[in-house]
Amino acid sequence: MDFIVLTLFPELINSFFEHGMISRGIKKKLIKGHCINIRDFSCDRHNTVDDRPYGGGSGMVMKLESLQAAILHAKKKNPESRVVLMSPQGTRFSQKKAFELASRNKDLIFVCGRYEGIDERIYTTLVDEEISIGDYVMTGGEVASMVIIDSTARLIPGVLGSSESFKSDSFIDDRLEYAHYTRPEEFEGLKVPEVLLSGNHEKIRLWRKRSSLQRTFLKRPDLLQKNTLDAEEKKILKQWRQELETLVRE
Ligand code: 4H7
Repeated sequence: MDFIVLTLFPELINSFFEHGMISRGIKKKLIKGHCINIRDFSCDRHNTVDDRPYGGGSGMVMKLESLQAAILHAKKKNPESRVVLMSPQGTRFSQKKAFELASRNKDLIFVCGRYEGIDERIYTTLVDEEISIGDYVMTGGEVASMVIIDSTARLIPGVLGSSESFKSDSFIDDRLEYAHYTRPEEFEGLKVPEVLLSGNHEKIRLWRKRSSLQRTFLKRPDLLQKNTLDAEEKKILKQWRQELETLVRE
């Protein structure tokens, strides 16, 4: 799967492609990361990519000509690629959407806007889909495109090593991840839960399920509303309630 980013700041994106699991996935040839500088496709000798807004007002607007040329160039390699525009008006990105993009296995071209925005006519034929990473405004689409590439690429088989599987990730079953601990056993008086040192795999599995459920209950109760509890979770919650009641009585 190819990830192509059209941007005015290629260094920003290239350094992202050169680090961590994403760079490993690229080296293993499981994914490709590629950057295109929109300015290389400007249509005049001053390398202009923006212009003053019709109707007046402050700021500049990204011109269509250079964007169109950059998109057509990116599509040459694979005309089937999906063109995604990162914008605050897009549909909200989520873990579910990341799975969708990863399983569709279509090459993705990300268009990153700068300045006050992009000429509205970008929507007519140039983009297939508009995505937002959340309800806030940024100075450009680059960070948003990296968020999407990061969370999508790690779902492609082999990008994470077999030991670093994503099966226990937050949100997969609308649950937050369980708590993690490593050495030392005691840090400034804070101890690692006994059960994790016990070597009893079934007890550890149950403790992790309980940790995940408690965290979700305390930090993201909205996730529990969406999804029904399984039998084991009901049992865990009942037990937790009993423990809390004992505490209150004491
Ligand atoms: C496209 C159109 C994405 C891209 C407009 C991008 C937030 C998100 C941008 C704009 C983004 C997100 C230009 C609108 C600058 C705001 C001040 C780049 N911001 N901008 N204006 N939530 N900005 O995913």
